[in-house]
Amino acid sequence: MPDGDTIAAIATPPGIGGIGIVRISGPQALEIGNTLIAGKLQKNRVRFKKFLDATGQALDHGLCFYCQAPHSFSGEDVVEIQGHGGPILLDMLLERVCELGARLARAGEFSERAFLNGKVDLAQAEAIADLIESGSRAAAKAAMRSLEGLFSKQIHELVEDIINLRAYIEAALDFAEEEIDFLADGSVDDRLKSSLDKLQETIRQAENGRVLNEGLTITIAGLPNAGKSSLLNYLAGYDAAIVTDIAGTTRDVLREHISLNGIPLRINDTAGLRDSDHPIEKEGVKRAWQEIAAADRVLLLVDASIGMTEADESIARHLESTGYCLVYSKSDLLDGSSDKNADALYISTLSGEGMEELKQLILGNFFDYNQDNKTIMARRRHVDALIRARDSLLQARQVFGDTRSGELVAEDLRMAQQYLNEITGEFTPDNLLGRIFSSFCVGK
Ligand SMILES: Nc1nc2c(ncn2[C@@H]2O[C@H](COP(=O)(O)OP(=O)(O)O)[C@@H](O)[C@H]2O)c(=O)[nH]1
Ligand SMILES: [Mg+2]
Repeated sequence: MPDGDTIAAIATPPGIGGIGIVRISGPQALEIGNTLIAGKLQKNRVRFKKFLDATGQALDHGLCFYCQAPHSFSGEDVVEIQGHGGPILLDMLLERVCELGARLARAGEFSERAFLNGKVDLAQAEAIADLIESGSRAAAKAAMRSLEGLFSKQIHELVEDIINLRAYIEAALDFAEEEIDFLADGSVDDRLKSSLDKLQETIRQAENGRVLNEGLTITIAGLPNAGKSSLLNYLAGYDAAIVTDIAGTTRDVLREHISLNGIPLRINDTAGLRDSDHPIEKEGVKRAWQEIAAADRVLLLVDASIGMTEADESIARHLESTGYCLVYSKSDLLDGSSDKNADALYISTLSGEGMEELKQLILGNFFDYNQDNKTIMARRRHVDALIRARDSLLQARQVFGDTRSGELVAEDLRMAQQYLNEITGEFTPDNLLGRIFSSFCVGK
């Protein structure tokens, strides 16, 4: 048990509603509940009761129930009080509960206790938050898959394979003196390859989940007057940005949130990339480069009526390391005889040409994944850990191929195992736990 104290919070969202719930968790929960109703709660039984203040007057009435440890969400004794859903009323109830010995819960503290008491692992606890906050049906379904333990199961299977392989290698090392070279057959490499394949598939599913969860960040970049702000407005469906034929109109980064095929997109419109002596435009260009560096996808817009200029080429060279999609704008200004770049996409915000293809380009592999019933809800920290684990396995394979050294491979395998365990929380530093749970809302 974390601190042994009893916590309480309003578990329903702020505002007015038919019912509002105060949740109490900890060793004193039952006693507090009993005093509040001047009665005796029995486990797993719902009672209809008055909720009393210190003088015995009713604050409200409603349903009340008790779940006995460890058979509750948090794994502790839990009492839930369902009163009417008014913010003042619920504050009064919560105050009364605290008067009786509970303290206000921190954000995410119920889930944190559930994790510390082994009711859920870390990935599942995070899936609860993601399920509640999911912004689309696909996201909700993916979060539910993770909450049910699908993600954790895959991680456990991967860890299991790695542990078995480590055991095999350790055993082989023990026999080394007897000149039986267990490592000489192909089985170590086969097993590494099979783990890598599984891990790669998990990364794909988790990366889809991460995008469903956090959205894709798209930055529109290019020279002044390329049509960037017009494209933002077209995608947003309204005139978010000022559009003029004066170069250098946009200075601040403009951000719009839209949803494409159920996938949240954050689209950033930026200042045209050119050298400028004007301090405001200069700052705008600096910010544009920052957005480019942080984006999941960069659309480089080139005015088709002008074509690729030396200045566009120079931007493209700067974008080479981050990667970008080349898009020609204002295709309506081209006549049929114009030469087109066969590899690039042509769009027009006036005629709508190329817009469907642009959406496909933006979503890339993610385009179809509403139909993908394997997507698991994941966060950037999960994907990062999976990638580190993959790199360790790749390294293990490489080292084994080069040296046939069991010791070196064993060390890489140990690292891969540790990275995977970070996801489910088996090896997670306390400060990371604090950071994860504090992002949850109160009462969860
Ligand atoms: N014909 C045509 N003109 C466009 C198109 N998109 C933008 N423009 C014009 O190009 C000029 C610059 O557009 P704007 O969106 O402000 O470009 P930005 O500087 O890159 O943000 C404006 O006069 C727009 O009306 C398009 O698809 N077709
Ligand atoms: Mg603009």
